[in-house]
Amino acid sequence: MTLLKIAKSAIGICIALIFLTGCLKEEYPSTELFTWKAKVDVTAKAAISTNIESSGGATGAEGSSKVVDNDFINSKFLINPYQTNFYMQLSFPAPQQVASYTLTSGNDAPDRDPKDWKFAGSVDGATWIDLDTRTGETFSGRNLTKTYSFKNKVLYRFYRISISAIGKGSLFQLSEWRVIEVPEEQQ
Ligand SMILES: [Ca+2]
Repeated sequence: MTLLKIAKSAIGICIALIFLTGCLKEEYPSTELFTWKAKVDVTAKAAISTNIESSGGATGAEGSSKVVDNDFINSKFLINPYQTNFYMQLSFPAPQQVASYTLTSGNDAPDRDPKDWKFAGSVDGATWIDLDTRTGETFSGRNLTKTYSFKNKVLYRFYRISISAIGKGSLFQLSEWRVIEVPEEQQ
């Protein structure tokens, strides 16, 4: 009887092993599942610089660091006076394929919103290629984020937005500027 029990147990274990082996068998899908690349907000990899800074400096209460701090509501970059040659630049340690960016309006005074601008890329920080041009833009709400997309086949280390007009007056402000890397198949 004991031997029979052992034999039965052994058969049971064998069946269990076959079942488990079957369950663990690798199966391959007929299509590749992991070739799809995601859009990525790469802003945090870059260093911000501007040709006009807030009176309190880049890290001040309304300095340029506030336009890339990933806070869309409670912080903004403000300059006074704004001038039509004003630009903001993101410098990356390695090239990025940016094909989309967002601008978030300030918390007050729509006159300070950007209206006309060019978004450009550069491989060396010296020669700039226009990638996207907008004119007559308006922001219909405060702390409103608008997304702008275009096609870009080139990886640039430098991106710059040159804001040649604002709503009205002498002050410019923006709550947030983000740039997005977009795989070619999604452009
Ligand atoms: Ca901010």
